Amino acid sequence: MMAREADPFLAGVIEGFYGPPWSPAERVELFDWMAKWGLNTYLYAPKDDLKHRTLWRELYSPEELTALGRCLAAANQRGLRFIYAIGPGLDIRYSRETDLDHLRARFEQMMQIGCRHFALLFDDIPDRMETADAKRWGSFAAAQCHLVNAMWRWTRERVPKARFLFCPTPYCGRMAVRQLGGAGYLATVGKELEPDIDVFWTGPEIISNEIEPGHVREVAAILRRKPVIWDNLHANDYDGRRFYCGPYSGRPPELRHEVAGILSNPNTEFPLNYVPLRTLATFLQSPSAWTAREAYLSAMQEWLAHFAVVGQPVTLEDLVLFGDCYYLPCGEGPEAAALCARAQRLVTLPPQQWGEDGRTFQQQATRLRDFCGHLAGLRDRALFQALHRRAWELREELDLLLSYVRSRQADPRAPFCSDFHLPGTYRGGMVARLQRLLTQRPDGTFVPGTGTSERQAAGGPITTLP
Ligand code: GDL
Repeated sequence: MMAREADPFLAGVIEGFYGPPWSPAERVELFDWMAKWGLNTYLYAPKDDLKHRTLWRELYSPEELTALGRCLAAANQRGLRFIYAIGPGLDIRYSRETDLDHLRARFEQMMQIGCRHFALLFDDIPDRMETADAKRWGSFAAAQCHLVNAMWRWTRERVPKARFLFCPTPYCGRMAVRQLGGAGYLATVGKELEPDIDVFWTGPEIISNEIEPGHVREVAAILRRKPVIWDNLHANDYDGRRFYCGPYSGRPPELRHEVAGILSNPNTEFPLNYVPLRTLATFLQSPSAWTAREAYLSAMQEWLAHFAVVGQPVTLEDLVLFGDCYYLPCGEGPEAAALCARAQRLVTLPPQQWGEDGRTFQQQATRLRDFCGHLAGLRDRALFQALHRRAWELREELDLLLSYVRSRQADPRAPFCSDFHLPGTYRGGMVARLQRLLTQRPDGTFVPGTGTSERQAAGGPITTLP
C-alpha cells in the first residue's frame, strides 16, 4: 500500500525518545517500512540531538543541514509527511522577542531544505517561568499559547498548508490531575491555542497500557480539538534492561475516530521496532475486528526473515518464545508468562509436587537459553547489537534456574551454589544495590526492600574500594 501524505489523519512514527538518535540509514529503512505498510507521517524529535533541545538556539551547520535535507528528501520520495520538531522549553524566555527570532531562524533553515510541517514541544521541562514571563503572561499555558500561535502564524504565511503541532507540558491524564503546568492549563490551551494547531496527548499515563475512547473524548472536550496520540507503548528509553516487541494493543479500533492521529514513539534501538510498527499499521487499517495476538504472530513471521544466523536456522516457535519475554510494559506474552509461572512453582514447591512442570520447564528454558546463545551468529549485526545485552542477561538467569532445579532434583536439602554466578560480580554494582533498597508494591507504593538488611545478611560491611 502506498503511504499518502494528503491523508489528514497522522499515522506513523515519532523519533522522540531519549538516547542515541537513529542513524540516517535507519531512518531510510524506517521510511521504506512505513511506505510499504501505509503509515504516512514521521516526526523528527530526538530528545538527545543537542540542537533539538539543549542547544535549540544554535543554527545547523551546513553539514548538519545537508544531512537533514537528505532525510527529508527520503521521506518525501516515499510520499511521507516529514514534521520537524524543536523543544525550546528548557530555558526559553517567553517574553523575549530574540528567542522567537531564534525559533524563526531555525524554521527558516528547515524551510530552505523543503520542510513544510512543524511542531513545538514543551514536554519534560521545568514547571515554572521566569518572574518577567510570569508577570506578563499570568500562566504557563498562556505564555506557551502566545508563542506557539505566533510561530504558527509566521509559518502559515510562508507555507499555507503547513501542519503544526504542539506538545503541552501536562501531556497525560495523571499530569493533568496533578495540575502540572498550573491549574486550568489544558482549558487555557483549549481556549487560546489556534484551532488549526494539533495537540499531543499520551493517554491516561506517560506509558499508557490502555487508551479508551471515553478518556480521549473528555480530553478533546477540554482541548476543543481531537488530540494526536503520542504513543509511548513501545518506548524503552526509561529502562535499559527491556525492549518491547509485543503487538500494538490496549487501544480499541474505535479510538481511531476520536483522535487526529496516532504516532508511535518506539524503542530506542531501531532494529527492535519491526513488530511494534508493523502491528500499529495493521491496527490502523483493520476494519473493526482486531486481534493483537494474531497481528503479532503474523508480524513475527515477517520479522523472522531478519534472523538469518550462522548455523541452524532460527525457528518461528523460538522467536515467538523469545519475543514473548520482551512483550509489552504491562507484561510478558503468554508463552513467557507460562514459563515464569512454572519457574515460580519450581522454586517454591518441593520437587515431589512438581509433576510435569519440572520437565516442561527444563525443556522450554533450555530451548530459550540456546536461542539466546544462537543470536551471537546473527548476520544482521545491528540487530545483534540491539539484542545482545538483554539476551545475555536472560540466558544468565535461565542457566542459574536450570542448575538450581537440577540440584534440587538431586538433593532438595543440599545448599545450592553456582560457580558461574559469583557474589558481587553477578547482579552486582551500584544500581543493583540501590534497586534492592526499595521494593515497589503492585499499588505503586514503595517499602524497604531486601537490600536494606543485605549488610547483615552478607555477614559483613559493604565493600568500599579506594
Ligand atoms: C516522555 C517523553 C518522551 C519519552 C517517553 C518515554 C513524551 C511527550 N515525552 O515523557 O520523549 O521517550 O516519555 O520515556 O512522551
